[in-house]
Amino acid sequence: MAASHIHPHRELPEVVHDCRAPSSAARCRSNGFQKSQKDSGYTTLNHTRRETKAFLTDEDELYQFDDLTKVNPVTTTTVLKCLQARYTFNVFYTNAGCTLVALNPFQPVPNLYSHGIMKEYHTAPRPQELKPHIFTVAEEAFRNVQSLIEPVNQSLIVSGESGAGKTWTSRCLMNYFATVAASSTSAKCQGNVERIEKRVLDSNPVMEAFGNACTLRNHNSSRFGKYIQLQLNRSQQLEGASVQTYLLEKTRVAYQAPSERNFHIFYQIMKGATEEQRLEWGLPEAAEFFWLPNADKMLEEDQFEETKDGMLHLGIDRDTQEQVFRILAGLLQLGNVRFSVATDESHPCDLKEKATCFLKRTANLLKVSEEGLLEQLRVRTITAGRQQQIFKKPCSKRECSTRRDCVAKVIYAKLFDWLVKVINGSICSDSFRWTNFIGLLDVYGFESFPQNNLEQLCINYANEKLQQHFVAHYLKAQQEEYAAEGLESSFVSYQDNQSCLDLIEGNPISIFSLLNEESRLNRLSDANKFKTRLQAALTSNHCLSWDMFSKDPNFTVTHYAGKVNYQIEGMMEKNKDPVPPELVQLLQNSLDTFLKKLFPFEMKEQNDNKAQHKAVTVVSRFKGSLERLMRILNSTTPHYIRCIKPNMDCKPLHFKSEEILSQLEACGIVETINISAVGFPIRVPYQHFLERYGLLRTYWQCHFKNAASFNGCSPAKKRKGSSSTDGSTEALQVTVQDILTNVLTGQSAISSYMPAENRLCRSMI
Ligand code: AOV
Ligand code: MG
Repeated sequence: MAASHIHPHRELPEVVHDCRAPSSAARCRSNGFQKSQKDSGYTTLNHTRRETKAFLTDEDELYQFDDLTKVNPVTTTTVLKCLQARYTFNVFYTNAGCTLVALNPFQPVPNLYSHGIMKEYHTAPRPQELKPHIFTVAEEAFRNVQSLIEPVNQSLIVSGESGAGKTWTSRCLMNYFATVAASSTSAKCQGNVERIEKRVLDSNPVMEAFGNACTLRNHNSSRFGKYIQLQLNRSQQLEGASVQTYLLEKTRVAYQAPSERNFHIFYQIMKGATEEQRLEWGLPEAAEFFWLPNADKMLEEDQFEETKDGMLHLGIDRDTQEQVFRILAGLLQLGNVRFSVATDESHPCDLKEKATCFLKRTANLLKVSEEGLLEQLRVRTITAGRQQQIFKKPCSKRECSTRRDCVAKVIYAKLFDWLVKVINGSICSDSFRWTNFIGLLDVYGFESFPQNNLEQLCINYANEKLQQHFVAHYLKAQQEEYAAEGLESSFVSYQDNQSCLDLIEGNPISIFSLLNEESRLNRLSDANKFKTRLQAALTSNHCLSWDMFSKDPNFTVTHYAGKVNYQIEGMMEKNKDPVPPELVQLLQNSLDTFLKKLFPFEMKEQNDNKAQHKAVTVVSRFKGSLERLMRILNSTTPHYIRCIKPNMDCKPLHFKSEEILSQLEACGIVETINISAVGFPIRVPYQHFLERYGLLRTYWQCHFKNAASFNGCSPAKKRKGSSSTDGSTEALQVTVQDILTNVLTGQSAISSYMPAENRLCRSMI
């Protein structure tokens, strides 16, 4: 294995992305198609392996390889060398068969995402021949929406570990779609469409302000998952969008790991509030809040004005914004409410010195009674017995803190839900106005911290699901299809992550099922007992192991992207996520109209035993939402973008071989390249092909009177099993296939058969 190697970055002139300059690989690729016809229901064009070898010692040559399927031999070492050569030349995108590999430059690259570049990709007759780019993938999806590729709805799945560049990429993709969908808009409705585009784009900074935070891995880490569907009408104009979010890491409001930060919005308020607001919200500049650690870090995300403008464009007026920020300021005050140990168990805990002032400010900002708040934080209400008698019990110091954190978490989570609802209300179009969608998936990337708990287990589980989707959709399905059609492609072995998923979510016994069982038993959670149960029930699964040297109860899961050690302590409590009803009642009785709205009276109470028994746990809810997501993804044509983090320190243009290698291995890049290289890039059901491209024959006849002049193709044999016995249809099949082959092998341009503006030719390429 190559030793960790920092490549000396060359002094290069400022890179201006020239998407047109075709590389040798791109040129070779156009000759890499050869005609093939098999006894299947599909018209296939074989994308054969190019014989040209990459000269691994010549970096200049390697840099030219736009598609890793052209590197010979395909090994992790050659792939790595090729990527390194390209990175050194500031080339960040490389095709890897069906996926696009995106290396994070960790610094803005001039002109890489400009409108000019967007236009080049959008108007190119064959964007695949331009340099690899996320816009090639975007344009393919955009064209597919109206082509004969099925299913017509598209999904762009952006994956990679934390800090690899998923959110950045998704933002650029959204920009692209907003631009190209507008460019096809007629002048008459331009105004309206621009408004919707702006709102769709404005949802990004707003959601990132409330849902992103600085972590050890990424200074702008997404702490929620997001699937945004861009809704297009028949003319491929953007009609609107809808956002689905997944499991916000709400614990961050009340707990930030060392060197990490709370959600950006808190820092934005702290830095951006006016003098008047500071006074009203009790935020003097020198104020120190427990829940606002590392406030001295200057981050680009501290952009209060942008967030406020975005909120305004989304329909959240300045008054409502004030209400939102006041509540958030209230949460910061709440974090400073600290308790000391009670002198006597029968007495409630006292407040620590200075905490009284913070309690008062919290109560003022949340508009709840100060005594009521103190009482609910320090005293538990227990309902028991047949008569549902009510008992009051003073809480321990720890319980008081838990209840305080619970108030903050439940308010923040409700606020985030409200925000997503408002965003959807603002950007979602009526269903009759749009016909298809392009979905963009940007979830939190795989992560492993010094300490990992339920949040990381859920995040890494989501990444396992996406990896499985890729394996099932591409690697497995492709090979099974070739086998079923009798194609002589050698089988490429690949890594399946099913056993890891069985371990986490499988039936009847898995980590999730055991967690749920513990959560429903309504007894005090015991981490050591849980560990024993895991050991007894799941030890046969090779993805589960134990850290022998640790005294703490923990377990290790071998994920596709690496091993992660999880703490059990606190996991069951987090899974239950109980919200005492008396705390909800307190907020329901707030005099703040906005806060009241977040807690409608019909909110279910989950304190009594029965309700707790039935309560849906965090992992069950998350599993359900991911299953729904997978169903949506399965109903679309997927496009994969693999973001790679070149170094763990987020340093600009630093290529660390070992770290990249492990990411390439984890996502099975070599297998993907190998399967893509022996595969068929275009697969269209025969009947559809005839229906759609039968037209070509007419054009062809007009342009070429003499069929014999159409050389370079031998007539295809009649397909066995073809339902057509009609001779003319057979002739049509031959003609259409020949035209398509000639076009794809670069022997003739499609424009020589059809008028350039014709939609068919665009969707065909
Ligand atoms: P992530 O979404 O994959 O992590 P981001 O998209 O937030 O990662 O990227 C991390 C940082 O890398 C960004 O804030 C940028 O500074 C930089 N970056 C990423 N892509 C580019 C690019 N194409 N050009 C320039 N800089 C870039 V996480 O959300 O943590 O899984 O949960
Ligand atoms: Mg992100």
